[in-house]
Parts: sequence; C-alpha cells; structure tokens
Amino acid sequence: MALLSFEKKYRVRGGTLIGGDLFDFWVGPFYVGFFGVTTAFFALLGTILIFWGAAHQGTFNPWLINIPPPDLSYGLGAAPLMEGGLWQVITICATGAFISWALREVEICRKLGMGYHVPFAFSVAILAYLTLEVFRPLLMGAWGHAFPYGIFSHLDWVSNVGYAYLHFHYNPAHMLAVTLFFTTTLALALHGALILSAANPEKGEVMKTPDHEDTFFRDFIGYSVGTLGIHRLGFLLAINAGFWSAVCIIISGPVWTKGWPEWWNWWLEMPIWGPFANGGV
Ligand code: 07D
Ligand code: 07D
Ligand code: U10
Repeated sequence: MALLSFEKKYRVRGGTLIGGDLFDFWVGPFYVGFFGVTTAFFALLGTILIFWGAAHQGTFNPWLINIPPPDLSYGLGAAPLMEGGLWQVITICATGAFISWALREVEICRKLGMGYHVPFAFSVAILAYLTLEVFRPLLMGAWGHAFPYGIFSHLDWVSNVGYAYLHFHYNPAHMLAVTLFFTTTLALALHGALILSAANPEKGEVMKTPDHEDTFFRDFIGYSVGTLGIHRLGFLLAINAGFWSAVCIIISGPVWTKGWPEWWNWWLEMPIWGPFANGGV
C-alpha cells in the first residue's frame, strides 16, 4: 500500500524549512523531515512521561490516569516533578509536538506547491490548546489554572471552571463558538449529502455535474454558494469555532471575574428603558 502508483511523481526533494536534505525521506507512507523527527521525539517523550506519572499514581487504567498541573501556590514557578513538574514537562512536549506537526504539514505543502490552509487550520486548534494551558494561566498568575492530563479529570476541570462562572452558557463568546460548531456540522452534513447525491449514483446511472449541485440549492433556497465557496465557508466556520472557543476561555478570569449571567446586566441597564427600568429607580 505504501507506494501508490502516483507517489513516485510527488515524492520529490526540497521544500524543507530546515535541515536541507538531511531528513528529506519517507518511512513507509510517512514523510519524515526535521519536524517529523522533532514530532516523534516530543510525542514519544511526552507519552513515556504520562506512563511514568501513571506508574507513580498507581493506575494504568486509561480512564483514570491523571497528571495534574501544580498547586496554585506554585504560581508561575517550576514545581517538583511529582507535584506538577511532570505536567509542566509534558506541556512542553505537547507544545513541541503540536507545533512540529504543523511545521511538518507546512513542509509537505511546500513540496507539493500547495497553499498552507491545512497547517493554518491546525494552528487554530493549537491556539485553543495554548490558550487553555499557557496564555490563560500566565494571565491569571498560576499554572494551577490549566487543565490536567486525564480523560475524566479534564472533564472535571471543564465542569468546575464552567460553574466557577455560575452559568458558562451565558458567556457570549461561548455562545458564538457553540453556534459555529453547530453550523460547521450542519454545513458538513449538507455538503457530504449533496456530493453523495450527485457524485455517487445508483449502478448504471450517470454521475451528475456541479451544475446539478448548484441548481439543487437554487431551487431549494434561492442561492448556491458554489462548489469552491462551500469549502471556503466550511474552512471559515471551523477555524472560527476554534478561535471563538479560545476567546471565550481567555476572557473568563483575565477579563471577566464575575458570573457570566451578570455580564448581561448592561442590557437591563440601558437608558432606553427609561425611568421604569429596574422598578423605577
Ligand atoms: C476524533 C481525532 C482523534 C483524536 C482523539 C483524541 C488522547 C488523550 C491521554 C490518557 C475530536 C485522542 C486522545 C491522545 C489520551 C491520556 C492522558 C478529534 C478526533 C480520538 N481533549 N473533551 C474528549 C482531548 C479539552 C471535552 C475525547 C485532547 C479541553 C469534553 C478525548 C485535548 C476542553 C469532552 C479528548 C483536549 C475539553 C472531551 C474525544 C487537548 C475543551 C467529551 C476527543 C490536547 C476543548 C469527550 C471523555 C475527540 C469525551 C472529550 C481529548 C482538551 C472538553 C479523550 C487531546 C480542556 C466536554 N477529549 N477537552 O474526539 O468523551 O476530538 O471525554 O487539548 O465529552 Mg477533551
Ligand atoms: C483545545 C483541542 C486542541 C487539540 C490539539 C491536538 C493529540 C494527538 C493523537 C489520535 C478547542 C491534540 C492532539 C493529543 C492525538 C492521535 C494519534 C480544541 C482543543 C492541539 N459547551 N466550555 C467549549 C459547548 C458547557 C466550558 C468549547 C457546548 C457548560 C469551559 C466549545 C455545550 C459548562 C470551556 C464548547 C457546552 C461549559 C468550554 C470547546 C452544551 C460546563 C472551555 C471546543 C451543548 C458546566 C472550552 C478553548 C474547543 C473552550 C469550552 C461547547 C456546555 C464550560 C465551544 C456545545 C455550560 C470551561 N465549550 N460548557 O475549544 O473554549 O475546542 O476551550 O451544553 O475551556 Mg462549553
Ligand atoms: C480529507 C479530504 C480529502 C481526502 C482525505 C482527507 C480531509 C478531498 C482526498 C483526510 C481524511 C480522512 C483520512 C478521514 C479520517 C480522518 C479523521 C477522522 C481525522 C482523525 C485522524 C485520526 C484519528 C488518525 C490519526 C493518525 C495519525 C496521526 C497517524 C499516527 C502516526 C504516527 C504514529 C507516525 C507519525 C509520523 C511522524 C512523527 C513523522 C515521521 C516519523 C516516523 C515515520 C517515525 C520514525 C521516526 C524517525 C525516523 C525519526 C527518529 C525519531 C527520533 C530521533 C525520536 C527519538 C525519541 C526518543 C524519546 C528516543 O478532504 O479529500 O481525500 O483523505
């Protein structure tokens, strides 16, 4: 499987950002490159450290492994390994692995002469991760504000942080992010369904053209965004979902410290309600 018929044509030298020809080779189906080596290094080291932490914790049950950040009392300082230091080293490994993975994508794009859309999109996920684990803790003055590495423990963190602001659904940026996630799945469902309906006909029938796809939506809602347009829209919706997620959490604490329902008081306090607002006071 590794060597598809067209691979020879595209497995060309060059396009590397660093290291020249040194790591410009493939292992099976995978392009390596300098950033493949750094990804492998950080990902392996990080995973080994998680297992090491699990051994100290006393469980290898994947649901229960938990590597927490240091206590708030350590502030932004380095903590002893078993008191959050491990979390700090794993965070460096994770950041190194994610950024290396994005740069490896960039090198592959350069080799193929393609745009950088895929690494750009992944960078938004990295931004959301760094917002949770680095930027927000930095702004709040302690690594202890970051989420722990554990399948269930990270869910506890989300719930606890949510309730710390009373009702996280009232966070306006969270509303935007949620809406964008919902819209992204709607767009993908519509797009996947439309393509299948036109391009994958019953046996013996002829495949339909993009004209059919356009016409379907014109007949249906009076407008077609177009065959390139739907991919632009999907891309925009998805990266905005991640971006507004990052916004919704970075403002929770560093910008807004009260409950999120209270943020909406500006609406009740608008002068347009006149003297009768708030019971006439
Ligand atoms: C399908 C691509 C494949 C990726 C997968 C994830 C690991 C972790 C680590 C045992 C869509 C592989 C998982 C390598 C193993 C240890 C220590 C991507 C696909 C299959 N979460 N989260 C999950 C991560 C955060 C939240 C599942 C990662 C934030 C909620 C999985 C991160 C917040 C729910 C997981 C991260 C948050 C989940 C499925 C990093 C807000 C669920 C993920 C690095 C964003 C769901 C038990 C998935 C679940 C779930 C991984 C961050 C909220 C374990 C790697 C702190 C509410 N998260 N998550 O399919 O079932 O993603 O949890 O930022 O309900 Mg999470
Ligand atoms: C951070 C993942 C980055 C991943 C990377 C890659 C590997 C490799 C290897 C598979 C951002 C990792 C790769 C490890 C794996 C192999 C081989 C993605 C990240 C770099 N919420 N909420 C969000 C909803 C409530 C709360 C975001 C919905 C409650 C908090 C999204 C509901 C309370 C935070 C969202 C709901 C609450 C969020 C998450 C409904 C709890 C965040 C998506 C229907 C009581 C988080 C940046 C995201 C956030 C976040 C959706 C409910 C709290 C918009 C739909 C009311 C504290 N919520 N939420 O961000 O914004 O992905 O994080 O009720 O911190 Mg919420
Ligand atoms: C899309 C599309 C489209 C398509 C598509 C797709 C979007 C229009 C044309 C793609 C979509 C799909 C295929 C659908 C399914 C996808 C999803 C649901 C998304 C989620 C995906 C997954 C869950 C799969 C995830 C799998 C991964 C990431 C692969 C795992 C990979 C590895 C373990 C290897 C990683 C490779 C690396 C790091 C680089 C190279 C490295 C190696 C080969 C390893 C060897 C290492 C070296 C040689 C370096 C030496 C290492 C060192 C020095 C480290 C030493 C460290 C020590 C600690 C000692 O729109 O059409 O169709 O298909």
